[in-house]
Amino acid sequence: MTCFNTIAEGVIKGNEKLVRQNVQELIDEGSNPLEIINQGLMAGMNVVGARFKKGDMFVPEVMMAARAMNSGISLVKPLINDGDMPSVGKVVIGTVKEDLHDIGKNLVAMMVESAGFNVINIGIDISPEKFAEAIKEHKPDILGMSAMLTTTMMQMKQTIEYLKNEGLRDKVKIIIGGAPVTQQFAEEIGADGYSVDASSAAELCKKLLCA
Ligand code: B1M
Repeated sequence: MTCFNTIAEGVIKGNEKLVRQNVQELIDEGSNPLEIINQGLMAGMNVVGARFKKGDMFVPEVMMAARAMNSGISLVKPLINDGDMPSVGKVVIGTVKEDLHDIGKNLVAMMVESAGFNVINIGIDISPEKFAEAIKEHKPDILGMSAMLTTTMMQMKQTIEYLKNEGLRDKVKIIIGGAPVTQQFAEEIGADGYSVDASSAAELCKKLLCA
């Protein structure tokens, strides 16, 4: 008999096969899809987030866990009406113009998604104009920008300036992150928040929407 804990354990271990098998069994037994997400998949990812933050889990393990979780979600998603899908808000995320690094940004996207947000990952090398288009198209609650180079972090400032000129700045909360980025820099350029890693980015998103 499959139980939610087995699924949570599968996520924590990054065991995609185990997760898929057990999610499918619960679906076949008639379990509620939202309970599979909340009590199985998300419960596992919450543990992963906490361990990653403490330094007890590392990037490759977190990515495997996120992949296992997403794989489980893909089985359950067709059974849920869009309106029922637990989403605490919408986040658009991208790496800034002239920056091709995406591993950290993807990890942030996965962790934020695992925290219950609807995440639209618009990729790398995203110009201020493209960020603006994405805001108009997707109407997110939060815009996330990632930069890994000291030369590209200034693109964050330019994007915020561009959004101000386009009248879009106040339509979203803006969070930033990436290796050269700091809390002080976030304050200087007028971002709403900074986080050092993927699990604190998920916490920051929740905090900003509750504020
Ligand atoms: Co590049 N690279 N790279 N690189 N690269 C760095 C960043 C560098 C520090 C290496 C070094 O010299 N020691 C250096 C930057 C120096 C600087 O500016 N201070 C550097 C350089 C110089 C370059 C090139 C210029 C090299 C060259 O061509 N001469 C070039 C630039 C290309 C470009 O972008 N235009 C380049 C290219 C590349 C590759 C393409 C080869 C590859 C990227 C592959 C990819 O991403 N698909 C690459 C890689 C892999 C790295 C290193 C080795 C690893 C980055 C990484 O993925 N880390 C990196 C050195 C390093 O960091 N040790 C380096 C793992 C990842 C999980 O962590 O990205 O920090 P991280 O993300 C974290 C946090 O930062 C935070 O959460 C994440 C998860 O916890 N975070 C956010 C990130 N985004 C966030 C957004 C948020 C919140 C938190 O809110 C929205």
